[in-house]
Amino acid sequence: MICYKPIRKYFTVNSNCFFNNMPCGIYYEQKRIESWKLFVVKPARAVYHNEKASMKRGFFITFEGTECAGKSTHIKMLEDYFRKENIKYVLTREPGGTEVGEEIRNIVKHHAGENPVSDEAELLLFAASRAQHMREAILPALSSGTTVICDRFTDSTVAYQGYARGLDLKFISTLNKFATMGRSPDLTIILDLTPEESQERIRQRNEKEKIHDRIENEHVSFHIKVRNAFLKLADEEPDRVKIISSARSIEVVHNDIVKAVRNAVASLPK
Ligand code: T5A
Repeated sequence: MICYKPIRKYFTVNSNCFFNNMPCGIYYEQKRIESWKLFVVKPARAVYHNEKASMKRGFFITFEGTECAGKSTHIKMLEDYFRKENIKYVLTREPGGTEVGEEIRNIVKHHAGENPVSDEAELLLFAASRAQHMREAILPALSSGTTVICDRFTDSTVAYQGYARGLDLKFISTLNKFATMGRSPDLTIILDLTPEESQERIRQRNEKEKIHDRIENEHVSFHIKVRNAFLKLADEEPDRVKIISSARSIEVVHNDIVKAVRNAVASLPK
C-alpha cells in the first residue's frame, strides 16, 4: 500500500487510480468490502454552492442492486476497462468513502448490540455518510473532471429505507437532495438478481466466511421489496437507470456494463 502525501486533495490509494494526475481513491486489498482500507491524506475541502456550476464536469456512475448482485465483481472489471482506456477515475462506496463514512458503515452493517438500530436512525446514518462523502470526495472529484464510480448511492436509500423499511419516500427524496447538494448520478447500473439467487450467493459466500450483516440478514420478504423497488426506479428514470441481469455469466454481464457506460457517455451534452 502506498500513501501519497498531500496530493492537493482528499484520498490516497490504488496506484492505478488517478486524480489530477496523481494516484488516489480508495483501494482494497481483498475482495470483501470489510477489508477495504481508506486513507485520508488531509481533511476535506468544503465544496460550496458556488461550485455547483462546475459539478457536472466529471461523469458519475453508481452501481446498485440486491445483496451479492455482483457489484464488487463488476466494478473491479470496469476499473480494468478504464485503466486500459486510460480513463481517470475515482472508485468509492456507500456507506463509506471517507473516514467518517467508514465509521458509519461499521454501525449500519454490523451493529450487533442488544438494542437494535432504529429504522429512522439507520436512514439518517446513511444520509450523514452521504453528506460527508459528497463534500469530501465525490463533488471535488467531479468538479475536476474525474469520473467517479460509486458502489451504492441514493437509490439504495430509496429502495432499502423507503420501499423496504416503509419510511416516507418524500422525506427521503428531500434528504437525498440535501445530502447530495442536488447532484444525481449520470448513469446508474442496477445489477438485477432474484432474492433466491441472491440468497444462494450469500449462502455460498458464508460457507467460506461468515460476517454478521444486519441488512443482509433481513427476511426474504424485505429483499423482495428491495428488488421490486430497484425495478420501479429503472422504470421511472429509464435514461439514467439501466437494469442489467446479473444471473448470467460474468463476461456477458461485464460486456453489457461497458456498453451501457459507453452509450451514456456518448449521450452526454457536449
Ligand atoms: N444500504 C446502503 C442501505 O440500506 N441504504 C443505503 O442508502 C446504502 C448506501 C451495503 C449495505 O447497506 C445497505 C445495502 C447493503 O445491505 P454492501 O457491502 O454494499 O453493503 O452490499 P452488498 O450488496 O451486500 O455487497 P456485497 O459485496 O456483499 O455484494 P456485491 O458486491 O453485490 O457482490 P460480489 O461482487 O461480491 O459478488 C457476490 C458473489 O457472487 C459472485 C461473485 O463471484 C461472488 O462470489 N458473482 C457471480 N456469480 C455468478 N455469475 C455472476 N454474473 C456473478 N457476479 C458475481
